[in-house]
Amino acid sequence: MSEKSIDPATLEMIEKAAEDGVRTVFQRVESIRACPIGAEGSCCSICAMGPCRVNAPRNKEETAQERRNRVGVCGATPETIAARNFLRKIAAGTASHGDHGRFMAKFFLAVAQGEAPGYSIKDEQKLLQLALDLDVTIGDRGKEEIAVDVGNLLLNEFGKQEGELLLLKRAPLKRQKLWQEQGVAPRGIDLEVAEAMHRTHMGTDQEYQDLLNSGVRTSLADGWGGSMIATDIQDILFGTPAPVLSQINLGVLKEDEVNIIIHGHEPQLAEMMAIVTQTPELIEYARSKGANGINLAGMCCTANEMLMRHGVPVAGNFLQQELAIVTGAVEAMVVDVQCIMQGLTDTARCYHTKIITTDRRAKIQGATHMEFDEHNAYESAKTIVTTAIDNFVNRGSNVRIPQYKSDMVAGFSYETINYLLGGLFRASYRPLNENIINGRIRGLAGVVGCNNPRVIHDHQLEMVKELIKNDVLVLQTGCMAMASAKAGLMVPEAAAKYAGEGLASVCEAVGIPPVLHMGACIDNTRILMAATSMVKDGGLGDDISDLPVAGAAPEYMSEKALAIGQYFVG
Ligand code: XCC
Ligand code: SF4
Repeated sequence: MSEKSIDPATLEMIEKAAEDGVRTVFQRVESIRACPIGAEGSCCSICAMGPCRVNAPRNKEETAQERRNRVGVCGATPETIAARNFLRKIAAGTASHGDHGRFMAKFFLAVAQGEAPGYSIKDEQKLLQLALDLDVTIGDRGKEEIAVDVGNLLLNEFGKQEGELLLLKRAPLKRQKLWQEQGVAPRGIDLEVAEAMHRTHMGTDQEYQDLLNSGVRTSLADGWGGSMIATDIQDILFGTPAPVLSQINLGVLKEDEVNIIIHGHEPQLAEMMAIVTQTPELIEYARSKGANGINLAGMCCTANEMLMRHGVPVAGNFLQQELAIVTGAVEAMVVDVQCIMQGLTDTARCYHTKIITTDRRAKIQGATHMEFDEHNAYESAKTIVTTAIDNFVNRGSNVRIPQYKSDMVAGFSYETINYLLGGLFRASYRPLNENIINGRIRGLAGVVGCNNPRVIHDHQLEMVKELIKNDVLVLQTGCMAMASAKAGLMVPEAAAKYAGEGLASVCEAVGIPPVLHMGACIDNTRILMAATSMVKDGGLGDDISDLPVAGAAPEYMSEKALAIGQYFVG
């Protein structure tokens, strides 16, 4: 059992699931062996002359002729097939982040035009900065007026047919030039995704180098396009994160309260749920049902969004979603889009938990669908919360909440790090560069991405610990950030305990943990911005590739992580 996870709360719930006769991802992964041909990208199912498998023979040397003959029915080589598969995954990841960004751009316009009551522009400073980056006139215009122009420009980035994505201009000049020379500067976000699908259609692009270049271009449309738009707009609407104290792991669930978990990726509903669950009216209603209050907790990246901006506690990362239900203490799991396992409904059947889908793009067989309407957000969220409260009386006696939770500090946006390092009046990444030049910090590592049951849950910690021990400052997002937080690496005291002398001295001087939580997976764009600032503040070279930085997604499972990985490369 112990090889499944290094997180004690997870292990305890895996055991309870077994006692309760409930199947979870941890059993399913054992009954389905990963297909070795698919794993090496050697299976092509793009046309109906196949599917073709072009994997190399195991335990046997191939002759040159055999190697040449190892192609699909159409003659496609293993290189073409692997590159095509890779590009399709990047396109899917880019489409997912892009659709999130597009939704945010539309929502932003609705807020600016007064059509989404209950929401407003919270960070005017960031709006003005974005307006400057986009050459939108500021003058003495009101923030809503500016926001409409900004929103329209950003929305236009998705359907743009020519030119270059506007936010590429934020990158170091040398990098922009290189992208242009290589022909990988993305034109429009949707265009790159559609073109990638076309290129990978049977009989189109069949040169692996060209396919991989298309992968770079498509992924850059994620990093400097869809994801960056989502991060920027969310900060403007909901506030740019600043350091905030919170707690993480299944132990944040409360035995005597109505537990609602928000799970997924897009924060607009979660933002309203945070407000609704604090209204005296609904707290009173929960009391009338015998509960002592309403406890809102997060899961996956919606959790990161709510944690970063409001300190909402985190119940767990990707592989803990079913296990949260296994506690028997969750009245409702409210989900939006991405990373929501279909297995949830099966787990929920064994307890009283209601799985509530809320997005028109993401329904699940057997779940309750309560579509969220952002034009009528308060009422929508209230209906959902009321449904959860009504479910409290159905809670069974088989409740066990693992008593594990860790303190953490999150909220390290690009801007916050800027201020923390340089101070409010001369905010800059220069002090970081200086500490790299003088050798106290050896470099920066982004350790990001998912969980994957094919490897030990949260085992990446060993790598993070090794990095900070060697004076490498670690930047994290997504489910990997949660793994480190659960292990106590995201509190300032962790510096003295785990970091090397140089890194520890810097962390102590600034008052930060040696491992910084920068947000959800779309917020990997904050890392792009930080790296760009390091270049611009000088002393370490004139391109991102000159910096002592590295990136890894050691437990990745999602196509989004491939898009992210590839734009890091790009
Ligand atoms: Fe999903 Fe974003 Fe991966 Fe976690 S890290 S499993 S993508 S929730 Ni984004
Ligand atoms: Fe096979 Fe070629 Fe069709 Fe792929 S595109 S399934 S390799 S025939």
